[in-house]
Amino acid sequence: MSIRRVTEEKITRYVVKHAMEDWIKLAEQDVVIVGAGPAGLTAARYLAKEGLKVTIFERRLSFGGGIGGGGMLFHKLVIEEPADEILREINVKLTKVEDGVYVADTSEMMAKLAAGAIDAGAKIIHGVTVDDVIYRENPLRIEGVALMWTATIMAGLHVDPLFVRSKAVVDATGHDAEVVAVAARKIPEFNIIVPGEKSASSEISDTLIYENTGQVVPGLYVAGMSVAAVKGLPRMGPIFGGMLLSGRRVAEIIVNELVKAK
Ligand code: 48F
Repeated sequence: MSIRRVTEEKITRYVVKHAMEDWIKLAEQDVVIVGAGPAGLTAARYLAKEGLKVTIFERRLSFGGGIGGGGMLFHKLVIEEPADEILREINVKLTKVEDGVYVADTSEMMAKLAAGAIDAGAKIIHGVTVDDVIYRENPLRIEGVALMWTATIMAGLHVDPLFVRSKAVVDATGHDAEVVAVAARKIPEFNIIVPGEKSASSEISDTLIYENTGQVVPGLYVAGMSVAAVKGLPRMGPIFGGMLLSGRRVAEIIVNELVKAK
């Protein structure tokens, strides 16, 4: 077998040209999701299925956020009804451990949530950190994000960001609610307070996170553990029903808002 030859200068041209073509389109989105954890990936799949232009920006070079670490690095997670239906749609194998409670493999869940989002039409861009938001006054609202290469931040280089405008921004950054926190700090007119999450209370926390998922201020939404940080709700450990249902819920809320705005 002979593998077709490609010369080095062409490799460079192909990569740069196609990346730039994507970035020119990325500059304006219907929805920007920050974080490719379970909540962000789930939200992306449902938003993209509705035909919206959706991009996830993820700081790391991987998918899944806290999924990969399972429970204390053991490769299993717990999923509660009715979140199992979200995983059944993407063919994640579930082992029943009690009525309405299942266990899944971390690697399978990460891979299939990511593939599900991408196959539905969402873009996922790795190695990019969202470190600020775009806002407008009269009316006061969030209208996008500021981006920087994670490697640039790690190197401590002083580099100005680039921006992506969007109709909605979803903070799916997990335990620190980084996007809401930056809006709270830099746009005091919003009067946002981020109290941070409480200690574990696993039986109630997933339902509370689902119920509190939604808009924080116009244009800015929270899903997943960011909800706990913004609303002062308890954490829950490696049990993921609330993350998946929160991702689906934020997608439903944004679809309704964007359709209403048309
Ligand atoms: O932390 P993460 O998995 O958030 P989640 O979707 O799920 C939480 C669970 O994993 C678990 C739990 C529930 O059982 O307690 O912790 O709410 O995923 C968040 C993703 O966002 C990325 C981060 O690398 C991770 O992959 N991220 C965080 N901040 C930024 C970011 C940022 N400023 N810019 C880009 N990506």
